[in-house]
Amino acid sequence: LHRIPHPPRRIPLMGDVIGANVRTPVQDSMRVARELGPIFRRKAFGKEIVFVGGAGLASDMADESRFAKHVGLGVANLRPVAGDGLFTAYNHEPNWQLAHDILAPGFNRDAMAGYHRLMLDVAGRLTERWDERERTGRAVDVPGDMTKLTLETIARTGFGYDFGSFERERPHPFVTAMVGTLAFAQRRNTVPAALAPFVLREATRRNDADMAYLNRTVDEVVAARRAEGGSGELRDLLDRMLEVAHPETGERLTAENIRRQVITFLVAGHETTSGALSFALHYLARNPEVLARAQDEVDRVWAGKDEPAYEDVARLRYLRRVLDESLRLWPTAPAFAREARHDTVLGGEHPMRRGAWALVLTMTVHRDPEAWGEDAEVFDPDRFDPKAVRARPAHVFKPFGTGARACIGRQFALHEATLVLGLLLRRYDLRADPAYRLRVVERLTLMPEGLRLNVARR
Ligand code: MNH
Repeated sequence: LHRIPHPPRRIPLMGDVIGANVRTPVQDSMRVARELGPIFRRKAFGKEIVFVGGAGLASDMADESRFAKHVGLGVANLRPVAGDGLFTAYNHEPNWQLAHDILAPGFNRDAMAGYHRLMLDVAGRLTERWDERERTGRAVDVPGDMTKLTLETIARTGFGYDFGSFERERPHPFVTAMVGTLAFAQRRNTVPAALAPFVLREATRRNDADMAYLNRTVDEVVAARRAEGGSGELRDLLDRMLEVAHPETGERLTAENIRRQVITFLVAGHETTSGALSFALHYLARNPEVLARAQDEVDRVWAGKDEPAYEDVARLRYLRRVLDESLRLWPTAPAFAREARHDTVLGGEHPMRRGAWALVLTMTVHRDPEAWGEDAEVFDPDRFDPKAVRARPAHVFKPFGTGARACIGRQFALHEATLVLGLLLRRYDLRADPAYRLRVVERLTLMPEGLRLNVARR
């Protein structure tokens, strides 16, 4: 450890957090990485955290025979909300494998094709809203509208639940409670455990109320489904949670675990996709040649169709590259932790004991000139054309994490986001506000703050 560089200023207790902006820890760590290199450590409140931002070291950590997901920090702090749900389960917890095996088929091709209709319906609500904005000469609130869209999409396709987000002016109370618990989880990271009962007293009380509300809402959704009685058909994730037994062991998810999974999917299934869509729209509006090329593609590939069929979405190759490139520069789940399965040497240089862990800074890895070239900070979707991809080392693009614990919703998110971008580009021209400067807020996920666009029917 002593060979890993750290920032010079060290103050007991507060560690290197002094001078750092607690509201933007990821962007702050990216700046530290520029000074200290591919691996560094920062001390915060007695905890020494090793950060990995170099593409070479990060790809070494993708080796599943030596490393695994580490549940720590932000992820561990979500345990009071998400328990042993898929995202927050420890590797050794039996409910991880059980839920993974039961739910993974909910993301295969057939299942996805079944969600397509509902995704189109939700996208239709969005375009109604944008049409109305255009008629009344108002700009659209991109992150706000994308969050409505992705929440409705996961709630309806996953659980047959309608939050009515597009009918409300303010976010649904479930969203407010969810954002509250996420913010609380992040805040708790920055307060030493011994001080938390004093500093966070009021916030803890509010968090308890938020959590109670989340649980209550989920219980209502589950009760409504149970009241319908089993249809025998597996239409969505909730049907799978309630009706499927493990194919080998015959085990089922418990009621308490289902509660955790529903909250997990509602949280994990919408914030990140909403951010990904928002960043993509920002870059499309800012890069007229990219926008024109993407619009040409949609017009050509979807020509003569009122509505794209399931298979038509993956045919938008260029638009997918726009999305990938947005997720490269702003991976909306900006970090993940990896631990050593046994004693090993990271990158042939840094000895790690079994259980030792490091935080992979995805954003920094995605901008490492060694993997991405000297122009790594520049937005350029052509980096994802197949020839360019083949020319790059493996395991340097990880917006969905890596290995057995990588994102289960990856295909879902990519299908949803590509579909929606396709529908929007076919219908509208996007006009950026020239005064807007990209500011990114962090609350576990990344989001372009205050992004507004003017849209005009084509
Ligand atoms: Mn998702 C895990 C990013 C969309 C459900 N997701 C992860 C991880 C990353 C991630 C990174 C791994 C975290 C870690 O190693 O600690 N996820 C994303 C991004 C998007 C996304 C960038 C959108 C863009 N995720 C979705 C969607 C769903 C979903 C949509 C659900 C429909 N994600 C999950 C779940 C896990 C996960 C569940 C945990 C999987 C596991 O550990 O088995």
